[in-house]
Amino acid sequence: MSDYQLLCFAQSGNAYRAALMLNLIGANWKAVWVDFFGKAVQRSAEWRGDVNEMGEAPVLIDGPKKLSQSGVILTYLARKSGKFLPQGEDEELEALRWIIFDNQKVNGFLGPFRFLKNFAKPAGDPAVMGFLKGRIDGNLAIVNKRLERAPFLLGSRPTIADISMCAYLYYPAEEFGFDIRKDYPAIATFLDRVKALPGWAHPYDLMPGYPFGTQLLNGKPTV
Ligand SMILES: N[C@@H](CCC(=O)N[C@@H](CS)C(=O)NCC(=O)O)C(=O)O
Repeated sequence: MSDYQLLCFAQSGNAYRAALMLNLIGANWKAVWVDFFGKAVQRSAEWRGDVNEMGEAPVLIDGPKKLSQSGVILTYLARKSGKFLPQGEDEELEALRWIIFDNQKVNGFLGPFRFLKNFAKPAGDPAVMGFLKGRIDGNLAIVNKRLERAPFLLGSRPTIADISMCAYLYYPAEEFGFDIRKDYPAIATFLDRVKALPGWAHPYDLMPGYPFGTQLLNGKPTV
């Protein structure tokens, strides 16, 4: 029996933050597939009533606790495990600052951009895509500049702020139509550093639902 269940799906970088954290801390956890694209269960009255009133994935289940918002899940798991935990008030606030910036302006734009390009029908309007791409470029440049100064967002040690930032950054360049690693070299080295941590795995190897339209995880059914 797993200690944690994570309601998630392979295409979700928001959920990847939580899945990656669970793997990096060596937790005993199970991924439970959310039929996001087919039945859109996250929009159902049942989901909003019983699982997450905000109508979103990921959701972490730990016994009677149901937690949503990846930033909250990361904080909870860091406090419980003592790993990737910001130390002291200044670091805590600094981590929160980057997690909020990431949620709103980095992966907060990358996620919808990739959704509109790959999954939405009809695909995103060119004017909308252009707007999002402009914001993405401006904000990735800010992150790149920060990572030119230190190996991780808060300095020499990886914290939950870094795990949050990874959300959509390992998905294939073709899914964006631009190559983040090529355009932002300090982000590329950062991604290599996180990838070298024990327990790292690619989103498509951690969460069910890849290939698109299946419930498979690494070629095997999960339900
Ligand atoms: N800030 C949230 C974002 C979560 C989020 O937007 N999740 C998407 C899936 S990737 C979702 O559930 N969207 C609801 C919908 O489109 O119906 C987090 O980091 O957990």
